[in-house]
Amino acid sequence: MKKILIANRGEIALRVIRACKEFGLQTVAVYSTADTECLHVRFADEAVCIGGPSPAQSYLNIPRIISAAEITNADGVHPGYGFLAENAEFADICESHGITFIGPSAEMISHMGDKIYAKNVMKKAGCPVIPGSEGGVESADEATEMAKAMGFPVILKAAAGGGGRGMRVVWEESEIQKAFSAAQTEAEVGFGNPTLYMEKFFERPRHIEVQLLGNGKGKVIALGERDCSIQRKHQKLIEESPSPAVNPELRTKMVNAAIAGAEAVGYRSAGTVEFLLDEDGSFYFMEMNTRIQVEHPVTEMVYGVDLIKEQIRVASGDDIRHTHATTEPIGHAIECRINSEDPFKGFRPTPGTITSFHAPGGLGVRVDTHVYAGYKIPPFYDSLMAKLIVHGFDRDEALSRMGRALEEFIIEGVPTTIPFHQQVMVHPDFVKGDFTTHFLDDFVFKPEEE
Ligand code: MV4
Repeated sequence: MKKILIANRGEIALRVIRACKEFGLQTVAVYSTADTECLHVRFADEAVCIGGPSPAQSYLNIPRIISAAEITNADGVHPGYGFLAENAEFADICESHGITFIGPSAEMISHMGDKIYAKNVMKKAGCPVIPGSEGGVESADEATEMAKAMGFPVILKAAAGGGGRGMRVVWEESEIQKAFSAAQTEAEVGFGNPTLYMEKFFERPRHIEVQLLGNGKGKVIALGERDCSIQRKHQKLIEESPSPAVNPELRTKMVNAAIAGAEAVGYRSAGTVEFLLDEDGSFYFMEMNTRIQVEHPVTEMVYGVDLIKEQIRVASGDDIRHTHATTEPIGHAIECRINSEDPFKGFRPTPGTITSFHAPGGLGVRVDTHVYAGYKIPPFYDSLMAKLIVHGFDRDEALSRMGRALEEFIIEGVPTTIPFHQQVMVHPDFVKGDFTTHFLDDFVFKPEEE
């Protein structure tokens, strides 16, 4: 590959451009008419406007993106996360136009996009999976019988879903008919596939994910885990590596289970295996993500790996540079997502113009952002403005460093999630590492002092 088109925007587009530059690769940005002032447009070697502000007109517009690659002679496409990153058709169209899709094969994307298939292959490979239906659940009556056998509570999920949409928790038999039809409709409307499956519902789990890198020739390595339990309405807000709940013994077990599953399918590129970790230390496969994730930097910090560069290496047919990766992380890393949202008003999105901007710095501080003073945040995309990542000798140092960096961070003009993060960093349970996916349900958010 010589020239890579980045089919994305915002901080991840910039992140990919940086990796390309270090490899001496040419870069092509694509952008919507709402993104002319975005930094990814300025930092790429070339930029092509591909359409109007709505994602459907631009960042999801496959013909426009392929045309942009063809007129610029790009021979690779990096999809980032979101948009077309897990669109098998897009991966397939890139390949049939002689453009390398920097990610797994189209077939792998569509296989893992079927959550029932994914659970079955993982199980066959010896990885523990969340107990539940073998395949799909055909009717509300079948769901009722199954739930009674399994024991309540249960959760119904869309086979083509993921990330929290098309799910229904069912606490007792009387609710199941309604929950089934609601979930089925949501699955059909949201994903074009009404198939549902059932799982035992874990009430207070942790969300732990293992980072994988596969060379596509049968070798898969793992770069430990991330704890992504601190989320709100299925939007992660804080991630860290290693997880405070995972000791070296548990890490070895989780990593080996994830590798076994990914090696069984000959996985290529970066991927993530999501586990639920129960209070008793048992872990269960939930789903696999076939993309680079927002929170990948915390892994990069503790394993000393550039995951985007590794994706590019593997896509070029080279081997992973870190085949000798150790299972043990070095130090501790935490990421806070700085969103243009008002945490005092239910995290309402707050597009607008950033009037002043100063990013924190110093030892162990990394800021991945596409914004700057004078930048106008458009209302059409997600509200992620910046990722603040810190690395420390241990978790204590990472926490105090994050506190210090949040204090240094100046963003004026729009409300941000910075004050929220400042309160979490000193919350006694968070400091102890004692939290589950329900941490924010119980979190009492103090109004800011005038
Ligand atoms: C679960 C679960 C408990 N048990 N599955 C959330 C995101 C999506 N990837 C799957 N999710 C969950 N799956 C089983 N078997 C808990 C969650 C979950 C959740 C579910 C309902 C409401 C809020 C939630 C918050 C975090 C995780």
